[in-house]
Amino acid sequence: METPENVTDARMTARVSNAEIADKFERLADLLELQDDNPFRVRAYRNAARVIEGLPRPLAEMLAAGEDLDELPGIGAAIAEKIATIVKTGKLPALAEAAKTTPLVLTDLMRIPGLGPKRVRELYETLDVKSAADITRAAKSGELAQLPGFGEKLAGKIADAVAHLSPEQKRFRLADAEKLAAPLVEYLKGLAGVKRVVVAGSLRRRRETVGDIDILVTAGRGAGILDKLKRFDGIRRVVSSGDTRATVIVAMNLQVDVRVVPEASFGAALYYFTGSKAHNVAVRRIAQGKGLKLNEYGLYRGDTRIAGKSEDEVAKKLGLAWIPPELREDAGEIEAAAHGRLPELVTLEALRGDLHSHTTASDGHASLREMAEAAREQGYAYLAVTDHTRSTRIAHGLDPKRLSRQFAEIDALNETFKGFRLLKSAETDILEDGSLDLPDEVLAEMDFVLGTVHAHFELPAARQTQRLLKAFDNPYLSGLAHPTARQIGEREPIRLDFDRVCEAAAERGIFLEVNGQPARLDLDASRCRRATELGVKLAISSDSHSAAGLETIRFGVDQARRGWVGKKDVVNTRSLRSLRGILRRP
Ligand code: DGT
Ligand code: CA
Ligand code: CA
Repeated sequence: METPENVTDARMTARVSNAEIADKFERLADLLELQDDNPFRVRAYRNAARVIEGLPRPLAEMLAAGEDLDELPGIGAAIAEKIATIVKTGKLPALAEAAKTTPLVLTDLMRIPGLGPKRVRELYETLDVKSAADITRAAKSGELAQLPGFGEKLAGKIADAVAHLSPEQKRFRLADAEKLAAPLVEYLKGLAGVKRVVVAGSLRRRRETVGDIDILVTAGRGAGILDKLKRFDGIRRVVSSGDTRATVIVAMNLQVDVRVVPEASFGAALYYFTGSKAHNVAVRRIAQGKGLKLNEYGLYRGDTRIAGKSEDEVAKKLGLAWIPPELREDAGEIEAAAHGRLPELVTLEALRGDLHSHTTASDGHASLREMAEAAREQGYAYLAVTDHTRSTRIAHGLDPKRLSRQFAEIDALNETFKGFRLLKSAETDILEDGSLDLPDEVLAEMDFVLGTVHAHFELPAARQTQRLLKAFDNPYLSGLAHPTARQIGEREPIRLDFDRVCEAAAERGIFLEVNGQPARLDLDASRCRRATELGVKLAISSDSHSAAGLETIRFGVDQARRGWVGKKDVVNTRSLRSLRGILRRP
């Protein structure tokens, strides 16, 4: 029988995200590998996780449409069945089983970069290491380095990671937080009596990492939202729950604060809970200066509420223009809003193309043609194909011969397009001495050359800076991809005299990239701001490895906006013609 109750159930479970499913398989693979299980099985789960992550559509939706999952590459009947179970129940029994027989500390250790299941097992079995503190000790005593296959360098890296990882490790990458919050937001939106569901906090400000999720809800009287919230099956634990607010834990241990606010206070509440705290404090001071009081319920003169319905209303009454959430960090935005000098920030819609993407020729998952089709669907006028070059062997980097074959293919494909162009390029390794990985005559065949650092991350600042400046001296180099090479939570930015690099880039008309890969976001927001202050042009790119991956460009837009970047600062807001005019060529 279909009661309203089980209709809701169906809807709730239909919303297990692909990220969550992939995570379960990944963790299962880790645990099995830790237990020295059959390597084929381990690899199968890992493969499945990767395939699932790259899928353009939710598996739940595909199942609901009756599609056969075992037709997907890497997904056999057994795994398809497990996916169906996850979608139905939110659980993977094999994972719970494997977790039962693994000491918890070991799963934590596996989250340290450089420490996969194999090495954790080694640590556990030979050094009896059970915690992060044990690792620090083993590193200090030299035992860590002496383990077979470890060595000084890896031991140092691990100790380093343990030391500076702990505070940041509890934060989630923006893209992960967004995916994890989405099912709950959708569930809330579907509840009877709900009017608005809006995300606030650092997620709304699009900070590169998010500590917890803040959600505001407005609803009709007696809608009992928080009681219904507790019934959502994506919730692992209820931490607290009152009349107007609840704190719950969802997948991957992410905390979500939900607040129910009256419609009349919605704007003030949204303003307050969007933060940042520093921004709020500064705005409250402005209110005080005008003899007003600002809190999450509204803006008050004495006991009378004079604004609160919308953020705009609150801002106006304070003599401020509405400030985009990405700027609310008390970094000059309030001043600017008071004087009508807020920047016109770049938007996703303003982008006309993408200058960084990969195909199956190197480590991408889609063909040239598939990437081109996806880019056209996105409404782009151009897409640069920037496969890796030969030095990046793990990504099957291309040598001159394979590159020239690719260029011929691009030429042929371009013949078939109208109003769209694939651009010939390559993500060209900048070698340790600053020379490029390809001879000039090959670079000369490209529409533009994208340079990048893929190795020798540890050079001291002076040498690293020299290396880049030397690369800039190559007249073919026109852009620098993920300029600091950092990976959030995993690899620190390379050490650089950043201003020096920016000045050189500005002088030579070399653009710096804002890479939208969720783990990279490189340049970060503050470097975006500094670079544009120094006159550097930026390119916002997806660095996509699949057709669906083109959409990650929006995370680059977020960080550029946080860095006060305007449309005019971004080269790929230009038409192809105008872009060609400014891309550096000898
Ligand atoms: P997070 O969660 O660490 O990534 O960062 P936020 O900014 O989301 O911080 P959170 O979740 O602690 O609080 C959400 C917003 O609520 C915050 O941005 C500003 C506001 N807020 C929280 N506590 C305070 C406070 O003590 N004073 C003021 N003025 N605002 C606060
Ligand atoms: Ca938060
Ligand atoms: Ca919070």
